Amino acid sequence: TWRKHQTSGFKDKDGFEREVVRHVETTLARSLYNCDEAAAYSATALAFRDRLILEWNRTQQRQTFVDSKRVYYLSLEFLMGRALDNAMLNVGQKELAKVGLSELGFRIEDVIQQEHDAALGNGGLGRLAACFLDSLASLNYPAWGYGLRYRYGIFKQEIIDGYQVEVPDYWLDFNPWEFPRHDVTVDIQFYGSVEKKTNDAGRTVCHWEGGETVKAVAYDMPIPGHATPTTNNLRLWSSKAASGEFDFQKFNSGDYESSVADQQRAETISAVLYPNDNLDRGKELRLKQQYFWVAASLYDIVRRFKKTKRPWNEFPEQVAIQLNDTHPTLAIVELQRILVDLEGLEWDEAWNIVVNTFGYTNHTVLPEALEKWSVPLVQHLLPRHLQIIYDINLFFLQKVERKFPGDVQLLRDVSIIEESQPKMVRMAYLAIVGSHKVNGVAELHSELIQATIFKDFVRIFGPDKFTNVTNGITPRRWLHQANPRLSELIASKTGGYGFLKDLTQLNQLELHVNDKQFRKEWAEIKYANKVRLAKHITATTGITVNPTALFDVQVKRIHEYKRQQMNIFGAIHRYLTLKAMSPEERQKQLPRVSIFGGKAAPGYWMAKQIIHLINSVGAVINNDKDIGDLLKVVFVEDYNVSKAEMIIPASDISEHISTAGTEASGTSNMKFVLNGGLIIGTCDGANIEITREIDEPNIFLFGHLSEEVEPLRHAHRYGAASPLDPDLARVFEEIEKGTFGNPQDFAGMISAVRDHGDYYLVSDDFSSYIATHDAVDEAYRDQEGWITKCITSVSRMGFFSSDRCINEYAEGIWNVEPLKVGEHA
Ligand code: 26Q
Repeated sequence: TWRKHQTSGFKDKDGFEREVVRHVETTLARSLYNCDEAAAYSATALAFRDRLILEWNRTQQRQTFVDSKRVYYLSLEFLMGRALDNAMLNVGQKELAKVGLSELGFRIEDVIQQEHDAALGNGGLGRLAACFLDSLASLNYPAWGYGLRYRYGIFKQEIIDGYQVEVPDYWLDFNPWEFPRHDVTVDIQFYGSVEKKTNDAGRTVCHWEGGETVKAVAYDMPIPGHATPTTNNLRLWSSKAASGEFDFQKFNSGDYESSVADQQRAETISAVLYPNDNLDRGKELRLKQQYFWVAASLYDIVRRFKKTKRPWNEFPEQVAIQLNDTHPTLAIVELQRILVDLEGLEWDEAWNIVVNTFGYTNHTVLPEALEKWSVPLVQHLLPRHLQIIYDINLFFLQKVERKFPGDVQLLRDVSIIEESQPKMVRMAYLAIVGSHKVNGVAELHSELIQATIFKDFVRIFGPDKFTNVTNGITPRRWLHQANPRLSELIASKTGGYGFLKDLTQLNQLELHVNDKQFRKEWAEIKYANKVRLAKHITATTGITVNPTALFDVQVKRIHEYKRQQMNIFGAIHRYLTLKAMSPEERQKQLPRVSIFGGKAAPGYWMAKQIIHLINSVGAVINNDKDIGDLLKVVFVEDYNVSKAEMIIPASDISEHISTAGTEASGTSNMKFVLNGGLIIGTCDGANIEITREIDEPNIFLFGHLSEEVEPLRHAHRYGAASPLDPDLARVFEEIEKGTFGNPQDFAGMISAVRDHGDYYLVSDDFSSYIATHDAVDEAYRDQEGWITKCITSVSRMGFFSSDRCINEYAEGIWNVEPLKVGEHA
């Protein structure tokens, strides 16, 4: 079937070149003589897009014809990154394009770099959704993603005078990967009121009336699978003023401005991605986004189901909907509303369908990230939905009361409505009650949610409703695309590129771990990747870094729980240690480059302080003649998916150092190890499972365990904690002396640790952290031993493919099977 697929690709390089030229001259209306790299990118993207469209249409026809169950992945974030390289590799025609482009006078790398990232996400949760789409298509699952078409993705980060400055990310100027479907629209209602009416059958029905209407317009993006014709669909909704709403009265009476303002207000709904990750701030516009997207998606899904003419009770046999965190939880309420109010089903019958349709994935235990919406706000925006939520809660609490009679405290604790001032809707509880499966994203995380925030629900529903699906990453993007030379070397030792579709085949590498030539090539590739990153660092920051130094990387969203502050305190400690040495002693030290990257939420003051401290420390250390190459501190601006593809393959050691029990999974940890980097980490999230797979000697673990965290916090609160770590005290002293600029700028960071209970246990873990970094130096000095660790680790990473992960969802939660391709084409 793959060979057959080739028929819809380019026949040869000449065929590809003809298409590029045609697009330059016609679609872009340019002459070949003034075709720059940007135009070459556009034409190449359009040429590949044409190929994808054919398979995309066939895939949709095939899936409709077979009429099998479909998966719908609802996510407010899809952090896709660039699409061209991915498309070329997935259809297996990058080599041909490379030759074709070079004959036209372009380097394929430069052409690829022209593309703007599709950055419709914050971090891990959004990137996970993108990896899942890749796996779903690559494994031939009939699946759709549903999201919002933000006009502005996550902001671009600039560093000015050491501070983060946010710049809007307008990414839609030229986007060949999206297809507007102006014929696929849904009118979405907000506000208004509920009227009770009696229908012809004498039954009371609720009518949601009045309010305002906004139109949702579908934009589709093709998602090509790797080495398969399956090309799935990502449908993103864009908001527009509904035709009836455009106020022609005003328009005609000359109040043109305010009629345009109405239009703009409608378009605001899909205007911007909220840039907070792991923090809930109850903004009305965010709730509007959620309902707008959920209602449009459900309308679409229900419309598709109705075409099959099946009875409603077969809905869960045709449809599986996965909720990526609580952001789409209103879908539960909306489906119940559709079935009861619009389709006339009895409550219980409808509810049964709802629960069997939905699955809910939790991505956090942090209390500040658990979504809640105020009852008055929901009442105002979605009056009928609030009633349904109250009814869902009533029936649920009745069930609890029957099972645990008289336990009033339990009823209060598990109620979907929190009896606070104002009352709040607890979205996670609603998601649990309305789903048939709830999963965490790594083993420790899944255990923790069952033992802490959701423990009452485990008692009520039994343990089978709760499960774990450990996250994974797509090896296509995170190995083959990001690190083509390593991928090629691996292919040469494992009998081809089969590992890209069955990552467990990596285990064959272990047979070659002592192969001298192989080890040499392995080391050369890592070095070349470091040289590439070093060049980028010099070009963007002016700092020269030595590519033979140990590259120590921490790139992820800036958050106190991820403890970038501990990393930079550690760098200061290293600096002070080096400064205190004699020149002779100093010469014996191992050179190191400490690389940071990541965005702070614009309103997260402490995270912004951390960025400022990193840059201030770099400014001092990088210019200290005593230190030279021994230590550099670099902050890479605007960390995003494309930067990750360059940075991750260049790492020797990366840091995954969250306070134990706070990072649900982490997924970059998997990416780094897969690219032949080792990691230093706490016993948290997926680090634990990575350790189990690759074995203790290949990972640098440190710090307190998750079960020790509460007692330590308790000790801090009651003045029973150990005194501040002396090395850390010395670091604070140096900051307070003004060595790194105005100490006032960093006072908050210091006092959080020293005076306010050290919630993230930076002091408690500091000595263990420093000692482990010394162990990293020791290990790195033994280059042969280091390479052995790297190769061994990569060979044992098969478990962390998102293909494994998607197969677990398919079997354990969705009950769907891959569609055999090639039979109905
Ligand atoms: C909620 C309400 C209002 C506004 C924003 C939000 C919001 C937005 C994004 C809350 C959370 C997020 C993102 C969370 C996230 O990225 N979590 C990460 O998910 C990864 C994939 O499972 C895990 O690997 C990480 O451990 C987890 O932090």
